[in-house]
Amino acid sequence: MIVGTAGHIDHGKTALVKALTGIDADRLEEEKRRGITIDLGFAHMELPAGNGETLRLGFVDVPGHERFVRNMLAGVGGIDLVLLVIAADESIKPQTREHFDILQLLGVTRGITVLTKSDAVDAETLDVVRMEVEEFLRGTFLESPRSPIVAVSSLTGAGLDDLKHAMVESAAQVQPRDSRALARLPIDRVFTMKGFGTVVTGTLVAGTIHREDELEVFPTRLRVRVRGIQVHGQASDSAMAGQRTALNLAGASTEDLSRGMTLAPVATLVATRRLDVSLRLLSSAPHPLKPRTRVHFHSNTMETVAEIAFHSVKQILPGEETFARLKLASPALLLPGDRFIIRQFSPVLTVGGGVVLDAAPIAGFKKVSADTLLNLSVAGNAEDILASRVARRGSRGLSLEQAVAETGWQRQRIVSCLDSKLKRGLILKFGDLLLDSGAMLEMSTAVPQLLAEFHKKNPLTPGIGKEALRERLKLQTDVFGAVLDSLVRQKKIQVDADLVRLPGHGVVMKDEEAESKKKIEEAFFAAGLKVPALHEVLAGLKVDKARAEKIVTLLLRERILLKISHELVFHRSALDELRGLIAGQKAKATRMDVATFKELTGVSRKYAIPLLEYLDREHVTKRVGDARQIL
Ligand SMILES: Nc1nc2c(ncn2[C@@H]2O[C@H](COP(=O)(O)OP(=O)(O)OP(=O)(O)O)[C@@H](O)[C@H]2O)c(=O)[nH]1
Ligand SMILES: [Mg+2]
Repeated sequence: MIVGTAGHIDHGKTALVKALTGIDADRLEEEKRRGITIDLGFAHMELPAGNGETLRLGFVDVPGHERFVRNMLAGVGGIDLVLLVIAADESIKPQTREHFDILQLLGVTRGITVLTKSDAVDAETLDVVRMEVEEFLRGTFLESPRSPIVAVSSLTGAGLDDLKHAMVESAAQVQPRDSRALARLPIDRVFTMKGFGTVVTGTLVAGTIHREDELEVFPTRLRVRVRGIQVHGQASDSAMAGQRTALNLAGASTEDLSRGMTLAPVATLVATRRLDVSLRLLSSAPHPLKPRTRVHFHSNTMETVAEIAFHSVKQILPGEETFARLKLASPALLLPGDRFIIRQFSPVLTVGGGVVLDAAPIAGFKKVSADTLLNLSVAGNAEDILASRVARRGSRGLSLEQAVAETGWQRQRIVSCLDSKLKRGLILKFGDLLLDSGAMLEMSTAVPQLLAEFHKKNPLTPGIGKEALRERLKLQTDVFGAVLDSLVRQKKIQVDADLVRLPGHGVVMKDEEAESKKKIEEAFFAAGLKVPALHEVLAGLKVDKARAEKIVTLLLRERILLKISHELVFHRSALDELRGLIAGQKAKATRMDVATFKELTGVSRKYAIPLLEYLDREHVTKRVGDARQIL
């Protein structure tokens, strides 16, 4: 269990941690000199858990000074239990309130209120402070008696046993973190250790890390290897979610790493600059929050600047909660369920916070409904969350890889979560791509509609090319193939080689078009190998150029005309005759030069070369030097 301290400056947080653990968490020289905590401090202890087991406690001691709230924020992210420290001789002060606001916004649900310096006040004052504090905590997660208030003196040791007892009781109620999810270690400290090299520490918020694991640093994407692990100060082969973890890393120096970066398994997660969140503005916030406001954003151990946009409201008032889109100044590795705090720019002050609902908003979708957002994250079970994430991708589908990155769950878990929906056909799987059955159904209606429109607009074209259709629908190849197959089975469309069309639909010609088609065919038939220029033929027709070209395309498609080079088009019968001529020539000689060919066919050089090249392609002849061998 990770225990965090919180409370106003000088109220005795560090002294309390020392009285409990024997460890001075103020490790910096400046801290010792000034007698205040500046940065996070760490300590650990063991307590008998009552059931014969040993309870291991990791402590994160935070600074109370208002200037160091950002350091405090880097420490409270991973805690299970808070000790809200209030000095009996001072009672509630500004950072008591601010820290307490932060704890609530971060969703901390377990805690003990500790009235420190009980030796410095008389019994009557202690009672008054206790009453004030009870009043302050009424209706919150620290309301007594659900959460006890314990008076202690770190000086005399009075009350410490009660506090230990209360901590053991609380430990039994702490929810274990998900150690089967993908591992995430937000870094809170980086340093070098003689003989070891680079070491990072943090509270493992999810998953499990083993020795020799390869990890990726977010957002820099540097890859590192875990050489050694310490958990709560002891060497270990693995670290599990919820533990204070120190990793000795190979592949990175201290300059490559800093607080706020996160370690996770390689090639699984993606850092983001866009978040859809549920956002609450504290009742103590001085102003309403307006769109485009820039704020300090803190989550886990990272901080950056965020710009706010709302999905459905114009602004939010102090005490209100809404859905918002946050645009981060620098990318961060965040997942649904992660909590965050926002602080106003000047004066710097905690004004609100909330929870990430979606860290992978779909590009282009600016406004998202509240229901959609909730379905993507907190509403329902894992199966439904996944189904919502598949459904919102529509016909593009969601790949398993994307599903992992969006949820932070292991691939295996995702696959087994989807099992029943796959079996019932509610979700379809093409390779690694998951598709909502509703999207499939939509596609099945869209394709025939699109074809009907196409036929109407292009009466002289028998159908639409497969690839053109796929691009129009923006479908992935596998999905497109499945849509076509299913429609063909239902006899709603026909697919001939490369062309897709509605059944019974083909070329519809008007009289003048049919007449033109006949004219073109006749012109080429009569010309034999001495074909006319195409544009001349087209110019003599009744139909306009665009339609004339479509008719030619049709003749080519029907293989009545054949195109052998960019400009040259022949009637098929002429080319069949040519083959006959060549076969006859073979009986005389198997070699033939260009001059012989011209003589044989009566065509000029302009036609001879493309025709010979055509014959080469058709394997009727083969080029040998300047001559041809007849095959
Ligand atoms: N008499 C008395 N003095 C205490 C007690 N606990 C702490 N102090 C004194 O209060 C002063 C501040 O204690 P710290 O533990 O440094 O306070 P803190 O809350 O950690 O302060 P920051 O980390 O700077 O916010 C020190 O001089 C302590 O000796 C106590 O129980 N009784
Ligand atoms: Mg301190």
